[in-house]
Amino acid sequence: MTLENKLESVTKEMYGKDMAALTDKEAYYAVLQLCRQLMENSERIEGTKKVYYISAEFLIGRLLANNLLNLGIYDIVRDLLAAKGKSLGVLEELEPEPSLGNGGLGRLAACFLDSIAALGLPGDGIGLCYHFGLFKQVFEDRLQKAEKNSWIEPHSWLHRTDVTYDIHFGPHKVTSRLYDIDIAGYGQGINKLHLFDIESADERIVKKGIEFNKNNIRRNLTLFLYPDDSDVAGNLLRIAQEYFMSANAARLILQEMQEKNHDLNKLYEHAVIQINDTHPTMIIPELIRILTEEKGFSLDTAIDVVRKTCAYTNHTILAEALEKWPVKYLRKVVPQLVPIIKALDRKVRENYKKDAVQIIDSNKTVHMAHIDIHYGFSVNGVAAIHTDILKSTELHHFYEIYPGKFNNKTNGITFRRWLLSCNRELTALLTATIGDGYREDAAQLERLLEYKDDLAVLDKIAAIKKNKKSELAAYVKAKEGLELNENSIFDIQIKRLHEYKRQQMNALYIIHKYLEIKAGKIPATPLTFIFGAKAAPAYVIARDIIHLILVMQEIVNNDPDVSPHMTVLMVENYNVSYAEKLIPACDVSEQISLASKEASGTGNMKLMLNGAVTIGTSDGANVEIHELVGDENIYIFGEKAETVIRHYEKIKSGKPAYVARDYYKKSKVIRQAVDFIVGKQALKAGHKENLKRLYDELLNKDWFMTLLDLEDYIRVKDKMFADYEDEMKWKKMMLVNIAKAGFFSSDRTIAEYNRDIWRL
Ligand code: 26V
Repeated sequence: MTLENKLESVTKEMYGKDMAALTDKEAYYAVLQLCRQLMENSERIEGTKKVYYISAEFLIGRLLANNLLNLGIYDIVRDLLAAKGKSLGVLEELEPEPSLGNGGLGRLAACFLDSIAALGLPGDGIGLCYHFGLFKQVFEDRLQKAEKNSWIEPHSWLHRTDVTYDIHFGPHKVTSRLYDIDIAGYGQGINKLHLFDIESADERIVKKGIEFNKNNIRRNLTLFLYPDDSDVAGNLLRIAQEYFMSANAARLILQEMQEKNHDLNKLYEHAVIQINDTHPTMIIPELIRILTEEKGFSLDTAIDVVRKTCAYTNHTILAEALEKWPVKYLRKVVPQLVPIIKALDRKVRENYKKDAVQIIDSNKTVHMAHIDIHYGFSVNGVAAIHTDILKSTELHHFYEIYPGKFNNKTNGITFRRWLLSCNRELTALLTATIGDGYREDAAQLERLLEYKDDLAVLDKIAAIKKNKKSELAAYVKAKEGLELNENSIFDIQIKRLHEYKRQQMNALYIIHKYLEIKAGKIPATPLTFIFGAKAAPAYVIARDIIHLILVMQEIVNNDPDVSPHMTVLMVENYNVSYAEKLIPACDVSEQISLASKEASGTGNMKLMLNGAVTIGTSDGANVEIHELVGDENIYIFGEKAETVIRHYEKIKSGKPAYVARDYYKKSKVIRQAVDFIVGKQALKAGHKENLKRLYDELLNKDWFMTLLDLEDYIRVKDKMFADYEDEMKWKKMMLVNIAKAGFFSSDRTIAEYNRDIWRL
C-alpha cells in the first residue's frame, strides 16, 4: 500500500470521511495514527546486549514532526496533506506537549533516546507516566502561578500494554501498568520508552492549581513530576515515586532477561543500566534484594552482578541538589530496602574509613550518589570541566578510591530536532552548500568553514536568521500580544530559573541599559531581551526574579523614551515547543552561570547550532564551545571556576571572602542597578514584598555571586552589541559557530557512551 492509501484508510477507519472533510484536530489524530501504525510495523532494534536508560524525566517534546522526520516521510505527508487543503505545520501545533521533565536533564534523556535509536543500538528508556508532568506556568499580576498541564488525550503516542507488576511499599501493594512510546531511529528500527503508571491514580484529587493531598500514594503517585519536596509529605512521595520507578524497571529488565533465557549470573553481558542522576538509584538495592530473596543469590554474588551492570551519570555539583534521604523516611516508604542499604553501608565501612565516602552518615541519612559510586562500574560527568571538578573537589575522595570508574561524556543534542526539524531553512542551505553528509556525521558541518569568506553564503545565513526572527515575532504577537522589533538584536536567555544561572544578572544589565537610554545614550541597534524560565513553585527567590523581569517588561515596554530602543519579554510557559521557535531566531545566546555551577548546559549547543553567538562564563560546555570556535567567535567574561571555588572554600572556613555589599559599595553602576529594584518606579509596577526580598538577598547573601561578575558582564555585553554593527564580522561569527557545532551532536555523545561504558 502506498503512504497515500494508508493515510486514506486510517482516515476512513477513524472518521468515515475524507481528509479534506476533517477538522484540523481530527486530521492531526489521523496522521498520529498513521505514524503509530508505521512504527508498530517497524522492526525492533535488537542485539545481544541492551542499554536501559532509567530516568525520572524524559522531556520528549511534541513527537509528530519528529516521528515523521525519523520515519523519512515528513515531506511526503506534508504534500499529501497540502493536496487536501491541510497544513502539516498547523496540525503540529495541535499536539499537546508532554511535560515529563524539568529542563536539561530530562531533555538530554530525550536526545539520547533519539540518538541511541539513530545509531541502531538496542536501548530503551524507563521512567514514569506522569499524568500532569511539570506544571503549566501562567503569569498573573506579574507573578508566576502554577496550573496542571493535562497532556494525555484520547489519541496519543502512548500504547497501553498488558504488563503490570505488583509493587510493594512495606505492607501496602499497588499495581503498576506499563505504557510504551515508540522511539523511531532515523533510518533505523524502533526502540521504546517505557513509562510506568499506577492503575489507581485519581486525577480528581487535584484541587486549586497543582495542590493535592500528598498522603495517599495509591491515588497520587504518578500525578505530577517532582511534587514539591519542601515538606515531609512531599519528600515521602518523592521517595515513593523513585522506588516505584526503580522497582518496575528491575522487574521489566529481569523479565526481559528471563524471556531471552539469559543467565542472571551474567546479567551484565546482556544488560547495562544507565542511572540518570540519583533519582533511579534504588534500582541497585532493589535488584540486589530480588536476586538474594527470590533468585537464590548470595549477597556477594548479587552485589558483584549488579555492580557490573550499573553505571551512574552525575548532572550537578549543587550540594542542595544531591539527594540524601533520612533512613527514617526510607523505613516508612520502602522498609524492605533498608536492610539491603545497611548491608551495602557496612561493606563500605569495612574497607574505607573516611566519613566523606560513607553511604549512611552520622545523621542517619543515606547519600544516594554514594550508593551509585560504590556499587556501579562507571561514574561520568557531563562536560570536561564538570568531570574535572567532580574528580578534584566534589567527589575527590571517591576518585582516590576508584580513579578508573571516572570518565567524561560531554553532553550533546539531537540535530534531528534542533536543526533539521526546527530550522528547515538553515538545513536546506547547509545541504545545498556542503551536501548532506552532516546528517549522518555531524562533524562534517566543519566543511562550512570553507565558505567563511563567501559573501553569498554569509548573506543567506543572515537572511535565514532574519526570517526566523520575523516568524518568532509573528508567533509572539499572536501568543503574548507583544510587538517585537524584527530589526533589533534578539538576546535570549532560556533555561530553568535558578540563582546560579543568574537571570538576575541579566535583569540588572537590563536596568542598567534602561537607565542609560533614559540618560540619552541610545544603542546603535535596538535591543530585544527575551527570557523563558519556570521557577520551582517552592523556590521563593527564583519566583522573585521572575517578578523583577516582568516588572522590567512593564516599565521598559511602556516607556515612550525607551521602548523604540529596547524591549523586554518573558514568554509564558517556556517549554520544548517554545524553544523550537526561539532558538532559530536568537542572535545572542546568554550562558552566564556562575563558573563551576552549570554542569554542562545544552541550550548553549542548540543556540550555537542555529547561528547564535554566545556570551558566557567559562562554565560547563561553554568551555568546550570556546575551545572550538576560538576567542574571536565567543564573548567570555567573569571569574574562572578555580577562583569561584576558592571563594566558597574561604566562606566555608570562615575566612574573609566574597561580600556582595563590597561590590555594591565600590561601583556606582552596580549601585544604581541594584537600587532600582526597590526604587519608586519598580515598586509602582511590582510588589514590595517580592522586590524588597530580592534586593535584600542580593545585598546580604548573593550566594551565587551575581555582583562578582556584573561589571565585567556589562563591559563584554556592550562590546558584543557594538560588534553587531560590523555586519561582516557578525555573519562570520554565525557561520563559525554553526560549523563548529558538530561536536555537540548527541550521536557523538552516545557513540562515546557505547565505546567506553555500554559496549553494546
Ligand atoms: C536539581 C535541584 C533539585 C532540588 C533543588 C535545587 C536543584 C537545583 C538543580 C537541580 C539540577 C538537577 C540536575 C540537572 O538537571 N542537571 C542539569 O543536567 C543537564 C544535562 O546534563 C546539564 O546540561 C545542566 O547543566 C545541569 O544543570
